[in-house]
Amino acid sequence: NNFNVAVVGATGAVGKEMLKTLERLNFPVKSILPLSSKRSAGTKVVFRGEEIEVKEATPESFEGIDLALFSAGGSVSRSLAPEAVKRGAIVVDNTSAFRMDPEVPLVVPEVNPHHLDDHNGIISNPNCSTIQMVAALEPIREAFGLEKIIVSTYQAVSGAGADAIDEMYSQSKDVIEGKQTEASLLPVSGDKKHYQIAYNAIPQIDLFQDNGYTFEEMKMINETKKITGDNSLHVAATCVRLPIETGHSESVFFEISKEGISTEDIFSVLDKAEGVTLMDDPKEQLYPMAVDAAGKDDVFVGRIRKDLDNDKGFHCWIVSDNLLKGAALNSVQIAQALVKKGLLK
Ligand code: 11C
Repeated sequence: NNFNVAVVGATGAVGKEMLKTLERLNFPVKSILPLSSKRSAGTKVVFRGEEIEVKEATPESFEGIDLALFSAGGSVSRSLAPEAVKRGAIVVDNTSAFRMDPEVPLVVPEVNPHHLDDHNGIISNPNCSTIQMVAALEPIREAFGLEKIIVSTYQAVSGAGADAIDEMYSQSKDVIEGKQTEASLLPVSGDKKHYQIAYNAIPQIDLFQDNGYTFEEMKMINETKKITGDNSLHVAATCVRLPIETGHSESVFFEISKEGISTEDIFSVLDKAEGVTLMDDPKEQLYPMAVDAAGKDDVFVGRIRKDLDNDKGFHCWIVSDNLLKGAALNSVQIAQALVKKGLLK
């Protein structure tokens, strides 16, 4: 079967990757409909070598659409995803709009594809920093049980969109030329203050919540529990933005349930894990880095070592392309899983 597919937010950093990924993974597309806000409508995108005009997304856009991939911000998803579902489409939504809705599955296909069986039209794609962490830790959780995760992230600016990438480069140029830098976007568009990202590390991604954590940190905490289905899992996160274009890195401490497990045991589980590449050889200075992960599909794991005081504790370093596995690729993989399960017909 071939499908009529709409991509909402087709001109954005993730939307563009969605189009490329549908093409690259040879997803069975009968027709493609790139949609955007009024502002970007009329621009052109390329799909399978053909230039296609981007149309403004309206409720009527979804007539005859089988699958709609959304990545145009939470408010667009909240208003238009239900309209798409009403017209018979299945929505894969890459925003935080519906992620914690108990009626909406939150899916990483390597981890919880069975959650798709209960969908009601909308499936949420998790946050990028959550996806790469659960993809790497799930095989370990399955093999040895998992009690606790403490993660610090080193996140790329492309997670904040194409304008944030531009801001980083123009500030970098200003710093090199000895000029005053201007910040108008990061850490969070619309927040009270903006800080220079060039040559800096900003310990704020998304808005602060009343509990002192940022929304990005709470996404990692809540989404991890929902995806694994384990509400008793202890999760704490500190999310930091770095001047890297693409590729999120994470320093993760995890505590397993089983005693007497060695680093080699962890290696052998990850070596067989789907979508995970082990890159770990200190003698050869082999470990994952953002510049190498950018443009690749896998989640890369390295620097695995046992905690020196806690027999069940381990440390590792997890890196992945936030626009691919963290967003566009995972969304298309969800669509592939729906086809495989006969849920998208
Ligand atoms: C960032 N993780 O790196 C964010 C971007 O909820 O899908 C993804 C936001 C989301 O800034």
